This record gives sequence, structure tokens and C-alpha cells, in this order.
Amino acid sequence: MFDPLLEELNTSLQVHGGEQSDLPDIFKEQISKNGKSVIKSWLWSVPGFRRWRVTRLDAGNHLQVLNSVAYPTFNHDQPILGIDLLWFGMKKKLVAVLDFQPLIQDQTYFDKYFNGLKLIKKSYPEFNADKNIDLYDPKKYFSPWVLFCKGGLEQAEDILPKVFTSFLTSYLSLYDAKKSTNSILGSKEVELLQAAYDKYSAERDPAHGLFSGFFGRNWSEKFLQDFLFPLSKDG
Ligand code: BLA
Repeated sequence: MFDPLLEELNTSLQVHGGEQSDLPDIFKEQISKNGKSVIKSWLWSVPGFRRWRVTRLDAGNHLQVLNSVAYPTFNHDQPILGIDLLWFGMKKKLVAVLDFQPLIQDQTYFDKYFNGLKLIKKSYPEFNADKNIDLYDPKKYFSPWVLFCKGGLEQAEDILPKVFTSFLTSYLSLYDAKKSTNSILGSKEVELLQAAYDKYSAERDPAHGLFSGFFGRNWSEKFLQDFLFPLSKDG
């Protein structure tokens, strides 16, 4: 379901000077105990970013996932990119969350970084289901303009690709725009806030149980701590 979006993401990262970094084999690809599901991950090194990770889970008709998080370098205080796309094929159910995840909830910060996301949110009312976020605290690391859709095939096939393109373009332009403006946060603050994001996300990630079921508890814990949220281990 999400392969065209994954390809678009890869191309876009290359256009922005991204190169793939090496990853331990256990994180590159893992096959589930029953042999029916596979999870693949990629790590990118992109100018302006400390870490850009991408994960694709293919559990057939049961579940398809495309997940990506990009952390700017500590001297850039722009939001973290967060993408979590899930397609439950049997139920034909889409859960899509895309956000510029803010390091702080502050008006000056929002004014500086969120105009692009606000415009996308206005154009796509289908991605306006923000009342239903209940696994996370929406005030922590989610923006008031988070694109959130619980939908079906039409949303997945017709609307999501458009939203995805606009979202990615708009997020990547923050880095270009950033060159000419001053930071609101110092790099030590950015580092602490990105680490807090990892800790918070590692505790809340609804995928933990799902991964354990598919790939075993040991692998899942390693994957969560060492690949998905490596700064969650500090401090
Ligand atoms: C929801 N994300 C979910 C759910 C699962 C995952 C299973 C619950 C879906 C449901 O409603 O049934 C799965 N999360 C994953 C997987 C990975 C993962 C497979 O990280 C693999 C790497 N989640 C993120 C990021 C964001 C995010 C970066 O990882 C931010 C954009 C958000 N996921 C997010 C939100 C929900 C969710 C807001 C919905 C929570 C809710 O319904 O309240």
C-alpha cells in the first residue's frame, strides 16, 4: 500500500543530498516467527539532520506500515518530522498521522515553523481527526495542526498521496528557510528536548506489543531502544 510513498521519500531524500548510512543487519530486515511478515528499516544521513530513519512493515493483509522520524541537528531547532501510516487491509482501515513535531509548545515557535503545515491542514479536512488522539498526550510533541486521518480506501489511495507530497515538501523547506533566520532554542536545549522526545515516545509507542508478537520480545526491545529511540537510553 505505501510503496509509492516510500519511493517518493527516498527520491526526495536523495535530491536533498541524503545518503544511506549503514545499519546493523538485525535492524535492516527481520522476518517474523511465522515467516509471514517482514520489517525493513533504513537510516539516512541528510544535510541538516542528525538522524533520519524509515521503517516499513509488511504483514500482508493484516497490516502495512510506513513510519519515519527525522531529527534535525542540534544546532537547528526546527520540529522533528513524524510520520506513522498504517493500513489494516482486512478491515480496509487507514490510520495516518503526519506532523511537524514541536520541541516546545510556544507561540513564537509555532509562528516561525508551522505556516506550511497550517495550510495543508486547511486544504484536507479528511486529515482533521485530531480529537481522537488518545494514546499520546496531544500537547506533548504534537502540534495543533497534526494531520490525523482515520479513514478507508479512498483516503488511503486518493488523498494520502497528495497530503504526503505537500507535507514532505513543506517540511524540507523549513531547513532551507532556516538558513537565514535565528534559532529560538540553543543547541543544548534542542539536544535535551530531542532526548525527551525519544524517552516519551519509547514509553508510549503503541507498536511495542505488536512488534513483540511478530518478532519476539528481545528483538523488539533492542529495536525500540537502539533504532527507533536511541536517546531514550541516556540520562
Ligand atoms: C497509532 N501507531 C499507532 C498504532 C500502531 C502504530 C499499531 C495504533 C493504531 C490503531 O489505532 O489501531 C504503529 N508505530 C507503529 C509502528 C511503528 C511505530 C508499526 O512507531 C514502527 C516503527 N507514531 C509514530 C510517529 C508518530 C506517531 C513518528 O511513530 C507521529 C506522527 C503517531 N501513532 C501516532 C498516533 C497514533 C498512532 C498519534 C494514534 C493514537 C491514537 O489513536 O490515539
